[in-house]
Formats: sequence, structure tokens, C-alpha cells
Amino acid sequence: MSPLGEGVLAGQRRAIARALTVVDRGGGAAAELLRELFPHAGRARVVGVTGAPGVGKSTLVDALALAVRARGETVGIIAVDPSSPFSGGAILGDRIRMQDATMDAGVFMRSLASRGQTGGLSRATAGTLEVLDAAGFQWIFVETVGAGQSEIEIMELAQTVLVVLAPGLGDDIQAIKAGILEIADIFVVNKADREGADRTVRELEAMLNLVAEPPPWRPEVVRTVAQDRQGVDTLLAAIERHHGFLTASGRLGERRRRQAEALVRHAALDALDRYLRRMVASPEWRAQIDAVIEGTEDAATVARWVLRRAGGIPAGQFGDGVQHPDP
Ligand SMILES: Nc1nc2c(ncn2[C@@H]2O[C@H](COP(=O)(O)OP(=O)(O)O)[C@@H](O)[C@H]2O)c(=O)[nH]1
Ligand SMILES: [Mg+2]
Repeated sequence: MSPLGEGVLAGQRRAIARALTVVDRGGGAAAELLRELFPHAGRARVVGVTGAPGVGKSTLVDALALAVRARGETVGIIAVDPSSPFSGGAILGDRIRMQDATMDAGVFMRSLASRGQTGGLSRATAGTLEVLDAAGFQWIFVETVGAGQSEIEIMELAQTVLVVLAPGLGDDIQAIKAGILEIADIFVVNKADREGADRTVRELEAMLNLVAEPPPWRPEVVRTVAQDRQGVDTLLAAIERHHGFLTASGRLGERRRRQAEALVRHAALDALDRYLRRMVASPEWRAQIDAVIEGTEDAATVARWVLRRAGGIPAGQFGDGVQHPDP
């Protein structure tokens, strides 16, 4: 076990912060650290919080974090904001709003911006989750803007997924992406102080009643006014009920499997991505692309050639420190 890994397991904040930076960068050092930490992860209660921008996700996560802290439990928060890859403005806003919670040693918050590359975001998030889990945080809240495949992938890592809506934001039920609806374990109608909250709740209930065959878990609909911390205890009770359902039905183990699958998938994609980046600089690659342009080769055949070559990626590429020779 590396000193960094030991620091994380001991819950040292500086070690956790450094580990998150290592994981964020990806590559061999990240893979090595995640390998050390994986056996120690898997105990955290992971709650995904998704929904359109402005519905109050950050405010709600802050309120939830304070509520579980009040019970003496520790919280990690991961805020993903792909809408602000450069400016960091929204992230700063999140941080300021979450200041209440982050002043406290039992809370650790990390913001991740989009990598601007398919899967990059979820790769970083899966690793970040693992670090906070291994560090012993009892709860981890992951906030994402519910759009795109990588958000759905992130939500696969959560045990309980909250889909947050707010009345009058134009995001009525019809507008919600089907994929997002399917992953909801609990619907939160936030900004219940605003006009139209009743209608949103009614529409959600009507939609849930339409399901021909009742699922083993029927998503609950909870109203909150996150900004006044209203309804947060009711929401926590619903999260606990969902956890009880997962435990009783043996579904908790499935989540651990999904997490392992995600980590393997991300490690494989990361290694292939790095390999391809090096390969595009090689003369052989140039020749293959020329052949595609001339029509003597087709793209799929060249892709198969690439994968055959990549099949020889030595272990070093996955983090044992051995330098991989140029393709
Ligand atoms: N009226 C009202 N405003 C809220 C409530 N919760 C959050 N807000 C406000 O909605 C805005 C967006 O909140 P934020 O948490 O950043 O939303 P996010 O983009 O989903 O993370 C902020 O100005 C919040 O103060 C609520 O329950 N009622
Ligand atoms: Mg937010």
C-alpha cells in the first residue's frame, strides 16, 4: 500500500484531495491507486441527484448533507457540471452555496468539470466515488445535470437515484428524457413553494400509474423546498425506504457488480484511448489512413487492425509503471 493510499484509508483530508487529483488525471498512477483502494470501497451509501439546471439540485444536496451530518454521519459530495468546462463559474457558485456544509470536517466536496470527451467524465467520477468511499464517507451524493450518456452511466453507480424537478421551468413530464425517467427511484418536486408544484406532482403520479406492470419498486414522489430545508427529512426517509427495499430484495449486491463493471469498462477505454493517441503519431497509422482515403482499405478493417495491435497493450499501460513501447 502506497503512503497516499494509506492516507486516504486513514481519512486524511490532504491525502484525499491529492488522491482525487491523481484519479482525475487518469493513467497509470490513477489505476495503481484505484487498485489499492478498491477492496476498501463499497460501504458508502451513494445517492445520485440529477435533473435540469436550476431545479435546485445543489441546494438540495447541501440540505441533505446537513441533515445527515446532524445525525452524526459523514458525507462526500461530487458535483459534476459539464455545462461549464472552462469558466468554472457555475462550479464556484455551487461551492459558495455549499459553504455551510463544506466548513465541516465531516464533509468533503469535489467539483468535476467535463473532460469534453466521451466517457471522460464518467471515468473521473467513478474513480472519485471510489476514493471517497474508501476514505470512509458514509454518504456520497453525486450531483449531475441529467443529460447525456455519461450522466446515465454515473447514475448506474448510485444505489438510489433522485430525479429533481421544479414547477414552471418548462421541464414538465413530457420533456423529461425517457432514460432519466427509467433511472429514477425517487422523484423530488423541489421549489414546492412555487405555483404549479401540485400539478407537477399529479402529472408524475399519473405517469407512474400508467405503468402496465407494477415494478418491484414504485418510485416515490416527494416535495421539497430545498432553500428552506423543508421536506428534507421526508426525503431522507424515502431514501432509507428505498435502501431497505434494495437490501431486502438482494439488489444491493447488483450495484457492487455494476460498480466493478464500470471500473473495468473505464480502465479498458482509458487504456485504448491513450494507445490511440500515441498511435495517430506513427507512420504506420498514416499509411493505413492513406489506404482508407485511396479506397484500398475500409475503416472497419483498419479499426480491427488497431484493436489487434492494441490487444498487445502490456500491463504497464494499466498502471504497473512499465513504459509501453510506441505502437
Ligand atoms: N423558490 C425556491 N428556490 C429554490 C429552491 N431551491 C433552490 N432554489 C433556488 O434555485 C436556484 C438554483 O438552485 P441550484 O441549487 O443552483 O440548482 P441546480 O442548478 O439544480 O444545482 C438558486 O437560486 C436557489 O436558491 C426552492 O425550494 N424554492
Ligand atoms: Mg448545481
